[in-house]
Amino acid sequence: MGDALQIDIVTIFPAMLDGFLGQSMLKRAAEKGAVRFRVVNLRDYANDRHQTVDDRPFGGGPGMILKPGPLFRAVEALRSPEARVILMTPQGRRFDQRAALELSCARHLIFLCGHYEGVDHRVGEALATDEISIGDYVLTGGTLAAAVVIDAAVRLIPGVLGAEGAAGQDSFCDGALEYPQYTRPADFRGMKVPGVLLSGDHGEIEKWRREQAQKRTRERRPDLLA
Ligand code: 6GU
Repeated sequence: MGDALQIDIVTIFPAMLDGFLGQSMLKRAAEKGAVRFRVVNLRDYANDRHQTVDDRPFGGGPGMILKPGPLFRAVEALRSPEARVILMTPQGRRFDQRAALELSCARHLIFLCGHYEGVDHRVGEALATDEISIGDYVLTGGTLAAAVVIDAAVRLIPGVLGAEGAAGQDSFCDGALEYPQYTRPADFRGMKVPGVLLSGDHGEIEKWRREQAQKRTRERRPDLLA
């Protein structure tokens, strides 16, 4: 298993996640070192003594809107160069298994959970790298939706479920097809296994496999490289 996937969840209802993250598959994934969770209370990034995170919409209308300041400051405190910053919103791209697989390949995910009537538009425009919805219905907030996305992604990390759960992951994560595989005999009816695979030089074998995967992908699935 590679380095742990860092998952940060920014929410005004951190307690909603306690039971979810502390049980079952997600708990075991964290214990195995496949994933690391940080639950962050958005109010910790407010800048007034009332810890205000929301305000009335410009132009009028019902409900309250999450202010940009606390969300920007939270992300600026948490993010790394490789972080995906995911705004959970009913206006986002519809989540599916392919999106789960793609997120499971990331190194760092920061989930921003909207609540109330909405989130200031500048968060989606200038802070988030992705906007995700889990389906065509409206929840009272994004925290439960983030939990759904996290469950679907973490179970796809190699080693979290049985080994069979990892099938297809390697291909998917580097955006290339699999390299060619061989087993004995080394010479089958005159068709020989490439010498490098018999050399015992693991650096050279890795290099050959990467090159072969790229070549195959160029020839068979150029759409994956585009
Ligand atoms: Cl991400 N948030 C909310 N509030 N409702 C949703 C959703 C998200 N996805 C589907 N419905």
